[in-house]
Amino acid sequence: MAVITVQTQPYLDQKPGTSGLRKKVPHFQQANYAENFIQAIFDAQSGFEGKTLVVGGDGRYHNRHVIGLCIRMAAANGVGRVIVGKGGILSTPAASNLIRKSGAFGGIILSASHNPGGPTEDFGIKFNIANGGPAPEKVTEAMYGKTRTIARYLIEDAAAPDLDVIGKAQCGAMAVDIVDPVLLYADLMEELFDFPAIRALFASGFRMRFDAMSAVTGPYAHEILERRLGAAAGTVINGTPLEDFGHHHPDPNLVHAKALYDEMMGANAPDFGAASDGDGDRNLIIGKGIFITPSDSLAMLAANAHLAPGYAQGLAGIARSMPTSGAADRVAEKLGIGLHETPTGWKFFGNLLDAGMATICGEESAGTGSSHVREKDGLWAVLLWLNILAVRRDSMKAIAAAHWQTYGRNYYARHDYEAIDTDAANTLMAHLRDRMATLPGETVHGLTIAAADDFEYLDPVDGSLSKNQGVRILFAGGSRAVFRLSGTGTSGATLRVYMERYEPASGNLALEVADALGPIIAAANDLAEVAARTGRTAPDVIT
Ligand code: VG1
Ligand code: CO
Repeated sequence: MAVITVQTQPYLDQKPGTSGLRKKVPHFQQANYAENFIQAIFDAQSGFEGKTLVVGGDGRYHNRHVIGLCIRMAAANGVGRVIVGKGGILSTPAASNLIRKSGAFGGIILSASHNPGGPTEDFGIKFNIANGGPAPEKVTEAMYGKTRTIARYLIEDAAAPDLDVIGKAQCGAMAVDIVDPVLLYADLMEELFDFPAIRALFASGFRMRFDAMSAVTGPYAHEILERRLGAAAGTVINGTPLEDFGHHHPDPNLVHAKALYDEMMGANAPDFGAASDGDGDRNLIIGKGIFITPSDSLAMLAANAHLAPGYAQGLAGIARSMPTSGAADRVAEKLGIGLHETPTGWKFFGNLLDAGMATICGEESAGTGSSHVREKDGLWAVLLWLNILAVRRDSMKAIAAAHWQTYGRNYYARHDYEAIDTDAANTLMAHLRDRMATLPGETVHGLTIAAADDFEYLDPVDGSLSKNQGVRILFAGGSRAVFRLSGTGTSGATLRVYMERYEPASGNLALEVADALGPIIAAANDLAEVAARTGRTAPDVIT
């Protein structure tokens, strides 16, 4: 076997976004496009020769081809061993766990997460470091730098092994371990949660629906929910991963998981409903007759986590992304633990988790997780909810009502304007930034602006500074609107507008969200001139 050196030219658009490099499949199919990026990952690391690398993806179109490239290029670059999930499948949290358990120097995860899949849809490549978490900005910047000057890549002149056979194989001199993608992950869940209590809950007639959205979580959910926990067969729907997610958009929100929502709001609804995204790191939580916003779910999980064996010792702290509502802040305050506010993207939680400053983390985009891995984890959140329900034996509605009566309620919504003109989106943000200094004191739709800024994050562990992480407009009384552009989209720009209003426990806890936020929505639209600048009169998605 021989290592081949292939001459190549740089592509100048390989800057990783919020979570890796994401482009349309045909873009990735350009000559050497994926190869360049994979080589840049190796070129930006050092000291990995002879060590272990984890490789896996969410099973979307183009997954197998790029996994073959990763294996052959890892061999050529001197990696000692690749661990890969059978069929090239690994959910993002399972990959994170495998990296940690195997002592790997890192992992390559192939996914575009909640974005659609298929020959003309999205693909993505992400590098995770030895702690199991997404590479921090200094590493992604180094990778990006390498992509801009790359002149050659290395590839083993041997086929990658058959990924469908579990066991030991070779690629050149490098060992390849093809493993069951579910086993280790399911065992980890069994360590964290009280499986006998959850089994007893299901045995008592508790009913659940889990929509795997034809994405990677299906095999995990079948094994854990139906086999290990005894949920009725058929609890998991859309449980077979498909390359195009059955033509759906594997984003667990009220638009793309509408069938689940309708079932949960209908007559004879199950007690508990949940869904996960393309790569298994997000979770949608819906109780019988009640949608729990991801921000509220984070707060409720943190407040009740001690009911699960893995968290019985209490939490070291809570971390949330800046646009996530402040509901978790009130829980942290009551528990007397730290609350950390980070920029959007899981990579910012890694240092806090490693330093023992946070145990539970979350984002408003349906991401929740803990120190058990270094990624957000959809099924983990579902199982923590089940563990809490198994102990409390209350309905979701009752648990939410009691939570709000204790902490007050953060009414919250996010409006997404998708695939808008990139220049228009950039100008909208620039205009907001220009106005920031003069906004305080102005009154819009009856709301007085108390402060406006562009969020910056100084990492308390490594001292790195991340600027321009979203424009915040804070109104007198504690309400706010936040504006930022997505870093995961692949066509045009996506504007996200996040709106929040806090209602104390003594206030009205039963408003419709749209009514509660009415003036804030109107003020946000006016301040950013959303309609005039984007040409849109309504958001594409409201979550
Ligand atoms: C979005 C979410 C962010 C999340 C990221 C990756 O990023 O807002 O909270 O961490 O997706 O999630 P952006 O830049 O588009 O707003 V996943 O499940 O797509 O890896
Ligand atoms: Co995801």
